[in-house]
Amino acid sequence: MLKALLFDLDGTFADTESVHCAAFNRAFAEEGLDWCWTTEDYTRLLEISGGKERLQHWILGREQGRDKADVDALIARLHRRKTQAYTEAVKAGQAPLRPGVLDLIHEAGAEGLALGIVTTTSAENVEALMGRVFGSAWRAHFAVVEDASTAPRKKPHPQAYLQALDRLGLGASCGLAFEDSFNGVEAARAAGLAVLVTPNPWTLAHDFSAADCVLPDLEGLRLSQLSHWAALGFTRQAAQGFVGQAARGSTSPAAPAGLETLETP
Ligand code: XBP
Ligand code: MG
Repeated sequence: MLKALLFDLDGTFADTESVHCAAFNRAFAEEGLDWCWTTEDYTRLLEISGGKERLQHWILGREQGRDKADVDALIARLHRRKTQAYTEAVKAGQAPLRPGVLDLIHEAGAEGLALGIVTTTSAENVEALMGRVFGSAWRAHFAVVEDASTAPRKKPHPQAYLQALDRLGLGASCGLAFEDSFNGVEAARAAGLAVLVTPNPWTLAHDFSAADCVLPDLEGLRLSQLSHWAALGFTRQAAQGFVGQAARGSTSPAAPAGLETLETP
């Protein structure tokens, strides 16, 4: 029986990745650096979980031999600036929710399912986005929230998902994870969860062969369909019904190009 829906934030709940990328570039400019991550750069860097880890990978790729303490201090400074720029932009409404997410959350909440946020981003970033969407009492909508402060081992490590299930007191077969990236799918699957993926333009090229279902977005997806799917053991065959429906009916302007014909892996 389906008892919990666990949502990844960045790229799944909302289209935040362009905002993250712009915030990194603002941090570089404020620091007086001439670095500027292009869409191509950031698409590649997104394969690394976590903003600090992305910075480290970028800096070490350029400045080998630089003193470690110096690099660590630069990463900390850049990430602070980036978080400031990101939260400002999100609070100003620059990270739109992905289609269908809010309807599904409202329906699941009304039906008494537990809702969870399972992300690798910082608590500050979660607060900015969720506060913008649900207001200052946003936490009351969610039975569990895992972020970089509670689960420091970032996806693809399953720590955040395992902790979420543990806090909810539920087995993995009672939950469904929503993800947008390869690392997210790996983390959820390693925790034993079924995963529904809604790729976005930043993650279109990822390998989603381990996912249980791939849809362009959640527009029009009803809780009853997910509950039925859960009752059938989240098989790929059982997902074909709503995959077909989405292929026929999705009119979402945010549906990533190239996914109009949907496939289960
Ligand atoms: C994955 C991300 C995050 C952000 C960066 O998060 O894309 O790493 O890009 O955030 P999610 P930080 O698990 O929600 O998809 O700079 O705070 O690390
Ligand atoms: Mg994500």
